Amino acid sequence: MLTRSMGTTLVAGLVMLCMGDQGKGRTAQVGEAGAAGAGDAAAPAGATISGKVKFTGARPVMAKIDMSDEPVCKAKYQTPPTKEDVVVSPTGMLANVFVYVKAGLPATYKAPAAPAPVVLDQDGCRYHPHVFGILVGQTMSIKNSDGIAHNIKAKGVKNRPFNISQPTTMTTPRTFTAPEVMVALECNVHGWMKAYAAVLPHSFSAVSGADGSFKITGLPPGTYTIEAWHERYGAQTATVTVSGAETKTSDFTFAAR
Ligand SMILES: [Cu+2]
Repeated sequence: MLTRSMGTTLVAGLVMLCMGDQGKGRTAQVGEAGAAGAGDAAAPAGATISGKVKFTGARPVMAKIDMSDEPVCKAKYQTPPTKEDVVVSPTGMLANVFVYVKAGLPATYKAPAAPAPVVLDQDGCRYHPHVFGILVGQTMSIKNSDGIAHNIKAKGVKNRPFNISQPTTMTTPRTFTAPEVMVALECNVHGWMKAYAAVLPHSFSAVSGADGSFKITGLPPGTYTIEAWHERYGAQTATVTVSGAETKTSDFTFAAR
């Protein structure tokens, strides 16, 4: 029994090791969807808009990030990490697209009160998640898991910009006061570190995962303008009408340029 138990532990450990930074990316995707849908989990009733984001054309090659100056971060990867501007799956699906309800909610709609904080983790000198939704007034817990100095700059326009230093392992809460898609976040110490916060007055949003899929749940009946935003390829919109508990599909395609 002891041997089997140890063996299981070892296998689990190896799996985690093998997942490396790739695994972390996938975890971030799950976190993104969860964060983006903060408040939805307890309210599955309503309609769903889901879809896939496709990418066509020549896929840009993402540059490797040289983390030699930060051995703590470098040691967290088995293969050199790359920039995250464009993440396309082997089957041509585009990740990190923020899809949200831009217009159409009933005037009576009220956002869920006091949802759990969104955690923005600095781990391996990258932000996790890379793109996420957050409600106006919802706490963003900025976490430094690396234990080395990071500096977080939020380049809000409708929201007051901030610039904070985190010299060691720590967590700092911040909130946003106005809807804004997107507030760019960056680290002044590590030029490659970038994240995007979509500040919304509602939680009807999602981030496309590694397979390009997204799902917005719990929608009241209505006709919605859905916007899909990508950091390099800009935004597209679609109009979708839903009622009851139905699911409608809305796919998006971004082309190389
Ligand atoms: Cu940094």
